[in-house]
Amino acid sequence: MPAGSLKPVDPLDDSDNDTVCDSADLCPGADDRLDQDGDGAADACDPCSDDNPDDSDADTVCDSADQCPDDDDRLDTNADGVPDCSQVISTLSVWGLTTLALLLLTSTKLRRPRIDVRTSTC
Ligand SMILES: [Ca+2]
Ligand SMILES: [Ca+2]
Ligand SMILES: [Ca+2]
Ligand SMILES: [Ca+2]
Repeated sequence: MPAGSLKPVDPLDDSDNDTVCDSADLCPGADDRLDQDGDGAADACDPCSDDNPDDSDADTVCDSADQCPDDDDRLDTNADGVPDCSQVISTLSVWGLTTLALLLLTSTKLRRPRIDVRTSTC
C-alpha cells in the first residue's frame, strides 16, 4: 500500500484501525483522523491539541497556556513560579499602589483645615 492511502486491503496493515496504513501512520495506536485543532497532528500525538499553531514563540508552552506570548515563559529569575514577563507587571503594580498610597497620604495632610485662632471664642 502506498504511504497515506486509505483503508488497506490487508487489515493487518492497519493495526490501530484508523484507515491509515501502518507505514504512513503518524500516530500509532490512536486514531489519526481525530484532530480537533486542525493542525495535522492527531490529538493523541499532538503536544498542544487545542492550539494551531501549537507554540508560536517556541518556548515549549502551548499558546493557550502561554503567559508571555512573545517571551520565554521558562525565564523566572527569582524562581517564584511567575515568568519574568508577568513579574514586571506585578512589580509595576506594587510600585504603582505604593505611589498612589503615598500621594493620598500627602494630599490628606495638605488639605487638613487650619484652626483660626482669631475666631476662637474662649
Ligand atoms: Ca493511527
Ligand atoms: Ca492537532
Ligand atoms: Ca509558547
Ligand atoms: Ca511564551
